[in-house]
Amino acid sequence: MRTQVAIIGAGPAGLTLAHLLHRSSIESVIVENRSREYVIERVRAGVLEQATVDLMIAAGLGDRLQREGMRHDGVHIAFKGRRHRIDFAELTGGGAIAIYGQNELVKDLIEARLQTGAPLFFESEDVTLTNLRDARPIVRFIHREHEYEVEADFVAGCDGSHGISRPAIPPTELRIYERTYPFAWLGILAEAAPSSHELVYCLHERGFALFSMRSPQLTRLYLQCLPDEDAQDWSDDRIWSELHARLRTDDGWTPTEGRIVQKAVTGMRSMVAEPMCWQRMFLAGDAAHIVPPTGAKGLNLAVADVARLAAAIETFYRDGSARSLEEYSPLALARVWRAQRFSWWMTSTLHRAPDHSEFDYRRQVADLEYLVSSRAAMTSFAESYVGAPFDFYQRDC
Ligand code: RFL
Ligand code: PHB
Repeated sequence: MRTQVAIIGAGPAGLTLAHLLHRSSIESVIVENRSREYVIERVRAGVLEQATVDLMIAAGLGDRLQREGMRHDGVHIAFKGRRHRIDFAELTGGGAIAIYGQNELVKDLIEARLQTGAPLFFESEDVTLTNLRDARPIVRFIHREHEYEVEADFVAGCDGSHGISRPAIPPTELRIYERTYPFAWLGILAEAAPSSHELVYCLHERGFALFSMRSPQLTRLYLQCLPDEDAQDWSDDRIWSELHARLRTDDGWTPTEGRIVQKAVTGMRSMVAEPMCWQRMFLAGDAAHIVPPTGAKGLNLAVADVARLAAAIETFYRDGSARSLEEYSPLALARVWRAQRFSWWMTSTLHRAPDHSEFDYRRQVADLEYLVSSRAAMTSFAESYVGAPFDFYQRDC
């Protein structure tokens, strides 16, 4: 098989890239090692930046997102028994975020891909990359007992943090920057109407807690826990009592309880691989960088990467110029490091670390008191949370 771009991974990065390339009449083949059901059912992100929403609408994928996505003009920061609202719309001149499950977005992207009839191989086994140094890199895999060989002009490594693309780059050509946090999140999905219209991020002496949602019937909640904890050790009663202990505010607000339909523990780390390309392969999304979920940036960075990459590949085929491909890594990394800074700040300000003393807690509270009392600090927070526009992707895609 011959194609222009071989895409490894059908997560948000790979599927969005394929869609944008298709709209520019550039062929691609997507190779995914999991099943369609697994990819769709994985409960992960929920917050889309304004630029992500705008891109999806411009790319013709906005129908259900605009109908079912929940626009939020602000967010609450809670500490010492009080909730403080940060008004994105007012502080950033109309900026907002949307709550739309990553699995819903992935569902829309898969539908769009299938409608084009272009190749998307789920449940591919033994995926390997060769000839990355040559003008014609090759992807081999087995699908339904048939061996496939895809020869491409470029490979897009969109296969997440445990994929094969990043390790295919010689270690001498790559620098990895990493930080692991000494805590994790226990995430749950509950069949309960959200008791707040907007998200609540909470610093408590017992640890971090986050109130979020997926729909008018589904509440999404997170609790800071230890990295090696088993979600099954948390009974439903224990989860609700810990959520109320951390989230309940002096005015009586607390999450509404409901049947817990999903529970999982997620570790927290930061990672950046530099550069985000090697020879004819480009890395995008979690394959190139991981952020702790506190800033809600992972999915948005994945979409920002592939929007830039799609534009660079299109320029290459249109003008024959490799310049925008050369600029992909440095320009994408500039956004990545800004998101890393914000995610690290959110994480370290809102979580209690095992080596934290009373001094650290007082310092965290002072940081948050400054945030919610200074218009300058709130504006900076709002700008980072809502995210910068994808200014490089201006053409009507
Ligand atoms: P993905 O989604 O991991 O997709 C990679 C795909 O590649 C496949 N794959 C392979 N395919 C072929 N061959 C191989 N050898 C392969 N190895 C792997 C995988 O099966 C998979 O389908 O990466 P992508 O596309 O870069 O997308 C990144 C996002 O998924 C991730 O950053 C976000 O989920 C992070 N995240 C959040 N991001 C946000 O922007 N806002 C949020 O509110 C938010 N909340 C979260 C999150 C992540 C969380 N967890 C579980 C880590 C909340 C949580 C709890
Ligand atoms: C979510 O709704 O899953 C969510 C929201 C905000 C975050 C992380 C996850 O920072």
